[in-house]
Amino acid sequence: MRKGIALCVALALLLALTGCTGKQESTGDNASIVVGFSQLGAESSWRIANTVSMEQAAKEYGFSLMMENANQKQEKQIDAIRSFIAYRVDVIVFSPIVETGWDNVLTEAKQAGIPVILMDRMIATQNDSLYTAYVGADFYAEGRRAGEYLVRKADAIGAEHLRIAEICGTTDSTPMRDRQRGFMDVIGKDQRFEIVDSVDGDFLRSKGEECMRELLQKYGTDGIDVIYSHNDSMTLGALDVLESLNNPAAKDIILITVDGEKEAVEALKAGRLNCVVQCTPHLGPAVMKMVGDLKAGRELAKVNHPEEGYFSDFDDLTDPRVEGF
Ligand code: GYE
Repeated sequence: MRKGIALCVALALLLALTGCTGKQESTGDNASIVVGFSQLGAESSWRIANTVSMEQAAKEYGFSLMMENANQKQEKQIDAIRSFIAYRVDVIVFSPIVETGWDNVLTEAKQAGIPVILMDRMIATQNDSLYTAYVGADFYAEGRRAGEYLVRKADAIGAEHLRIAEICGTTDSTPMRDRQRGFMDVIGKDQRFEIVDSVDGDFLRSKGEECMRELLQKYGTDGIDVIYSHNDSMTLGALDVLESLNNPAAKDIILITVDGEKEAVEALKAGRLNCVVQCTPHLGPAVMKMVGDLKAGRELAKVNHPEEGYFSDFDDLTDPRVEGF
């Protein structure tokens, strides 16, 4: 039954995405619309797919895209936003690396009359008028899905005590905070679960490897039953380390990951991972539609989340809808 639900949600996601990519004729008018886009980095396959989605969607809509990549540095994002203001772009889109520290530069954008769309991650501010709209995943719901999977798994295997190590994404980023909060809200009060450690893997594959080595040094394969990792890149790094051990106890560790890139979904199908919570990087079409709506004077919903679900070892993984990006 639940398997059905997970797959239905995934299907809804696919439909929503293919629906969104419906072509828009590019017109001379659109070509004069300049979108300044500050991408935060290239830390993961998710991010790379997200950049491609933005570029393709801008092309489909015929907008001119001015993109700056900040290589994971907040100062660079602030500089990029300032340069977009100086250039007087029509709309600023950006994916904030962390939640705080944006009020000054966004006030400058507001004073210049340039609307701001937050894409992917959120900011923490007392002043919601500093951005026009947000489009990105409901990370809290993703964290809850990871927790719900684990409860289900514990029930299925009759576990009495599971020790969890958490490999976290970039400290103070929205996905890190909310994936943790959602997960804890589901498992936190259940006596069967114990978080033995939470380590910072910065959403990077190389750091995922490092974290896994450190965790093994501290707890050994026998001291960890579950790894909850906030993205696939870190999970795949951790998996490389676990699989290099050639130790059957390492194979028993339950691995839960978030994103849904192809390599992770393939690993799930091969029985090397247990659960993949989806997070779509294909936000470009929704962003560009918003840019078009803004220019046409239409109101935007303040918060926009895509439909998402999860795949796990409870699903029929031969179903063609079980697919990564
Ligand atoms: O999960 C991770 C990326 O903000 C949703 O950032 C995004 C996250 C994604 O580096 O892979």
